[in-house]
Amino acid sequence: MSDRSAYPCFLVAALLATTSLVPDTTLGDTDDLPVEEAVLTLAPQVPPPIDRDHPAKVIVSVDTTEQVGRLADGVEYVFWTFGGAVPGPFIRVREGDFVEFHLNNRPDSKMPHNIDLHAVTGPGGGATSSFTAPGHTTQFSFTALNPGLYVYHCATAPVGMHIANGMYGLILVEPEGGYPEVDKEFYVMQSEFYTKGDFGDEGLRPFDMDEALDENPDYVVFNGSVGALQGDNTLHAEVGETVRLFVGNGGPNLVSSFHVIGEIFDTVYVEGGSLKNHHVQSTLVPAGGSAIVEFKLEAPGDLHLVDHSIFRAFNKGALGTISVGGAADKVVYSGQQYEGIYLPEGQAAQSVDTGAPASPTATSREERMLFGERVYERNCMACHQSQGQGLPGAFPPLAGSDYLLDDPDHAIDVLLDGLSGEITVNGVKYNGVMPATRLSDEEVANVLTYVLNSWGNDGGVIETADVTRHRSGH
Ligand code: HEC
Ligand SMILES: [Cu+2]
Repeated sequence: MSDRSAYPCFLVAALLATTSLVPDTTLGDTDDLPVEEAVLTLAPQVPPPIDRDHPAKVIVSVDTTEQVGRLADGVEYVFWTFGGAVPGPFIRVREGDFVEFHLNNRPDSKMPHNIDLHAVTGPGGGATSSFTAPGHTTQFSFTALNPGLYVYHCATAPVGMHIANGMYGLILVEPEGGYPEVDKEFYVMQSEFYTKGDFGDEGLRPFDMDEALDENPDYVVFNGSVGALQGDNTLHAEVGETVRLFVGNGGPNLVSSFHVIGEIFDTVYVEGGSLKNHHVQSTLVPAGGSAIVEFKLEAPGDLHLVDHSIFRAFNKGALGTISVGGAADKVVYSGQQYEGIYLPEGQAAQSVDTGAPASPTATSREERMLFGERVYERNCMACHQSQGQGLPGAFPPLAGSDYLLDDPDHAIDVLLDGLSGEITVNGVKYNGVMPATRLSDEEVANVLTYVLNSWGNDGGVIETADVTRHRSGH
């Protein structure tokens, strides 16, 4: 944005009004503008491009809510939202538009909320004018002076908590000439969730302030939940089409290394501004920042959206899919052309290497205990806990368990087949599901020997041959 004199006089008047603290009277000048209601969409949808060649007065009205929703399969969370969704609605205006913003806090809210739009030039980005108690509504207006893709978020204290609970979204201020035409536009916003418990722990999970302070989230997701862009929610496009992603990062803490596996961004509007970079593999999206990425689809198949801080993608949820239909061009991408045995020179035969080191074979009871402890830590501890004490109401104890110690052989079947249905351990009923383990016979023998001789248990040795016998008995 270079030439301010190109702006209509209402703008100059509005600027003067703010600097000289004159009340809103000069806003009357905007009465000449055509008035329209903003089209708001929920992710991954984006409102249609703006085809006006002049500014308008655009009215935006958004509710704030506090409601239970799905964070992952079996996991619920009390989300605080704009517009009843995480991320909040996508707002699309044009450079120079005069935006009248209404924030309505639902009567059943417990918290006050406000909004800081990064597209606003003025104190708090609107936050100081939009503090809204439950059951109240507020109004302020601003002129969209700078084009670009901007984050908005709640800025009510404690700010971090309002953002962590889901209060953010994107507002696009189209440059005067608009963006180049593309076939598909999508709204993708990354953010983190900090819950009591770990990733995947079921039930309604409250916010965890300690994890938030440590910047150590259980969930890093696109569009507010694990799987919001996968399965039934997968995005679709065709070979030959051009795609534009409006990518935002609500944080509250992490910076995203946004990447699409199997694509190269032809163009990136760096940080959502006017600087264009080309041929980009991964682009940084700051917390409270954005990027616009564009690419043409040349090959069919599934593209995967990730935060390339990659444990976040495969272990914390930051994964989405664009399914690309159409015909393959084998010159662009061949698919697998050959697979066969590789014989390095001088090697006659090939030993099979599965990649994983074979688990060691115990030669003594001490070794069984040692190896068994390692198996326990990796495969059992998450449920039965470090001292075999279990978790009341969920996982039965292995320490002092009459169920286990009365018939240690039966535990072999529990590990091989899993266990479900009601059982009684030390007089307490449990009705959960223990999944079948995928351990080798040696590992089953080791871990059961470890369990049978730890935490006060005094129960014998399980040999590998015992496990093999049980397995073949199935
Ligand atoms: C995902 C959680 C989970 C994991 C992992 C798990 N268990 Fe269990 N386990 C359970 C549940 C739940 C039950 C009770 C099942 C029921 O109610 O029918 C159970 C029951 C048992 C029992 C019988 C009840 C008792 O307290 O004696 C044994 C023995 C046992 N598990 C051993 C193990 C061992 C050894 C491992 C690791 C190799 C393991 N479990 C891994 C959840 C788990
Ligand atoms: Cu809020």
